[in-house]
Amino acid sequence: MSDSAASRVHFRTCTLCEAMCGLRIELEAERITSIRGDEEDAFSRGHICPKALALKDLHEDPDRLRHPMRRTDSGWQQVSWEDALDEVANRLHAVQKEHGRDSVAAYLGNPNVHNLGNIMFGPEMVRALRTRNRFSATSVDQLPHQLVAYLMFGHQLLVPIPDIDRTRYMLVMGANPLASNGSLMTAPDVRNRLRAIQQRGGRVVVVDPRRTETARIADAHVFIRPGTDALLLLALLHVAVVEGSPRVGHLAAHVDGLDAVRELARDFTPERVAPHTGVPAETVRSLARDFLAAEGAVCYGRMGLSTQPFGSLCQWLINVLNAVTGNLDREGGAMFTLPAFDIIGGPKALGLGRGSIGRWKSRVRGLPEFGGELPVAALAEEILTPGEGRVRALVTLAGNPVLSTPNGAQLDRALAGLDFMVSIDPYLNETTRHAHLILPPVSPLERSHYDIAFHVLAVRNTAKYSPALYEPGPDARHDWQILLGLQHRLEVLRKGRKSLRAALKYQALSRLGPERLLDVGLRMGPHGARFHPLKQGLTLAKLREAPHGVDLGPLKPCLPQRLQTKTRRIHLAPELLVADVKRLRERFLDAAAPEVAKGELLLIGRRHLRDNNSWLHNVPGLVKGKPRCTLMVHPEDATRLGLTDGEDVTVTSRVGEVTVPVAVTDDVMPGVVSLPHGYGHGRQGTRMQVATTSAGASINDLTDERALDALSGNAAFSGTPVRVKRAEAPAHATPAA
Ligand SMILES: Nc1nc2c(c(=O)[nH]1)N[C@H]1C(S)=C(S)[C@@H](COP(=O)(O)OP(=O)(O)OC[C@H]3O[C@@H](n4cnc5c(=O)[nH]c(N)nc54)[C@H](O)[C@@H]3O)O[C@H]1N2
Ligand SMILES: Nc1nc2c(c(=O)[nH]1)N[C@H]1C(S)=C(S)[C@@H](COP(=O)(O)OP(=O)(O)OC[C@H]3O[C@@H](n4cnc5c(=O)[nH]c(N)nc54)[C@H](O)[C@@H]3O)O[C@H]1N2
Ligand code: SF4
Ligand SMILES: [Mo]
Repeated sequence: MSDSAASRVHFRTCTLCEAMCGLRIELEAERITSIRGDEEDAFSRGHICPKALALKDLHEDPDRLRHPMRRTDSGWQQVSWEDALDEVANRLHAVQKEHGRDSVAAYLGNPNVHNLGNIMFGPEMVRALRTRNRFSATSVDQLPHQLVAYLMFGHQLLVPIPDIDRTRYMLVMGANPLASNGSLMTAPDVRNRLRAIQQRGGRVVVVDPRRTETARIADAHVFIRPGTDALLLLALLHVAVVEGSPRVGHLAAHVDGLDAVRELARDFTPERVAPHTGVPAETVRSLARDFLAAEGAVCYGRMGLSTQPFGSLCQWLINVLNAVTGNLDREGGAMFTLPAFDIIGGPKALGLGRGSIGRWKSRVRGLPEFGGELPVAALAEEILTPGEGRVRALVTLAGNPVLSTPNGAQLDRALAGLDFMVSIDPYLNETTRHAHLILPPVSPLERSHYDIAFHVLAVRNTAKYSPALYEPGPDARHDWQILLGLQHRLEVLRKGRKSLRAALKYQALSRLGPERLLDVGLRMGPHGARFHPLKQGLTLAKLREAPHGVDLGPLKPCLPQRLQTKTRRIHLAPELLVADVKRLRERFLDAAAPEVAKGELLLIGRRHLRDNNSWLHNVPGLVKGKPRCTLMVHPEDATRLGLTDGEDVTVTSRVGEVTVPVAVTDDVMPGVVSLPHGYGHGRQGTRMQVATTSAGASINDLTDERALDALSGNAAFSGTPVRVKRAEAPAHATPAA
């Protein structure tokens, strides 16, 4: 074979974060020789980050599981797919038969959203479990965005996206896109997109308790005390609509609740909130002035705003601020996408439900359901608390809740006591080590891809299909095949007999797979061939012919048509949210007690470009260099506590304690400390050789499962009260002989 015959180039979209970067992968004799940004990609135009290279490492990682595994007294044993799937279905069925449907719980983690097959087949498998104990990473992340979108616009995914490429003023609150590459704002190469705002004479302002990578390139950075953003937003609204007057623009005739908003903002003057937020009143006024003056301004808030005790209020007030300044559904403001596969406005069967709230409550704490799920902060207590309806078995799908959810150590203990657990996951990690069986899917390079979710959240309408790079081996299974296999078995067990209908459905779906469903969705979608008899519309075949993707143009104003509320109107002041302002007043304006107890510091998180939640720490290229799991402490606090840079400190919260090295830096506010999440790989019984050597400690051994955004049940990670002191013995001291 000649050299050229043995080499090839493959184009695909990276599935690791939300940015959807196009990759150009070169292979020599089927081995990857380079991964670069695809300059011709219709969306990302050549941008990538260092994590893209990890796709090769993940594929080749000797620790990545390649066969189903069963835990036995003498260790893990390989089992066949048939045996594994039969055993899982039988055991789940047996638990439910004895203890009721809700005795089985499911947890779905973040990578599901980055996986075409899981989006298509995951929900059906979970439905086949027929349990109300459904949990996911949504409730440690974007739940407030979804709740607010549901209440204001009528659909949980009708989330306004910052029009970063046309805005002239971007107010970034609690997001660090230079590390995260953007979230609920799919925008590859955020750095240059932010620079472009500045180059066209606009401004970028960051509000964050830490001077982040994003803050460093912004025109201004404003420190804020963790958990107080709702106050700042109300003060901005006060200036905009109480001192000034609302300018709702083309939406004026379609908006309800404007007066209620003005009434709410009345008391929250910049002067009154300043002592709580730490943001001087003049700063608030100048922020508001610039925001109002800009031709196209947008406020954008992410994780730092969602995962705090007033997460839903924050996301609501952001939408309100954008709306009352005329920036909602306007170029340069906050806009909505029109994706080729439309899970919002498309056919019901291919869509995602609009949302729902409070249809049931969690058994122990009475936390509300949203969109068919309960807050994951309640999972451990549902396992540990005896009584009717206790969770006794668990299915995890692409999740690592021991490291990702508040008070992970408690969940860790809870999982150890389950009657049965199964994990669909490529790794034996902190969570899956508790499983009785692990069912590992193919590697990310062995599957095809289309971003059903992130095209909905992108700053431009594009569409791209990525074929698989490698054919999976005969003994490998896709996630969707595992899910479908389980679903089918569960349905047969429930009926108590094999029916021809069930068998035919199973066979048909197995043959269809995610691709055919994708094709139907594309054809039925707003850019689809169904609406273009002259064959100009999209089909999967068309996307296959466009390896760099297809550009469908910039976002366009689409309200009120795209609204999903029954009245086709925007609810600016939904009752649930208005009522929650009382809680905010009580916590701050009317509070008698000091907001922070003496000696306590407020803990926040942090992301690094080379991390991806908990699961890329087994990639050598991404963990090399200085240890990153350090506690940032302001010099004033360090001096007061007698801490020297680099030494080990013990950090204690209501729920736990960790020991980590300290990094003294004025990048954090006085009174605030910061630790990244996703570490804590020192636990016994995992199989991640590299991660174990740079183990770090888990921030979620400190975060509190009782600290929630009371309205949504979302975890309130930001502002966990902690005490910090010098560690008595170094973290890795060997015991004295
Ligand atoms: N304190 C604190 N906690 C946080 C956060 C924070 O900022 N601070 N961030 C939160 C956020 S935003 C999120 S999204 C969550 C994430 O929470 P999780 O999703 O629970 O955690 P991950 O670390 O993303 O773990 C992903 C798991 O999926 C597996 N996996 C990867 N790819 C695939 C695949 O294709 N198929 C299958 N079956 N499995 C796969 C990995 O091996 C890993 O076990 O963490 C949250 N936790
Ligand atoms: N490299 C990398 N990229 C990622 C991930 C990753 O783990 N690593 N995870 C992916 C996932 S799942 C998600 S959801 C996104 C998240 O994307 P982002 O939300 O952009 O990510 P974070 O870096 O967590 O940004 C949150 C910011 O909020 C600040 N903050 C904390 N508390 C408060 C507060 O009370 N008020 C204000 N104003 N700010 C506060 C923090 O200091 C931090 O800078 O990133 C995605 N991309
Ligand atoms: S920014 Fe995200 S999508 Fe782009 S290469 Fe990095 S990890 Fe992949
Ligand atoms: Mo996330």
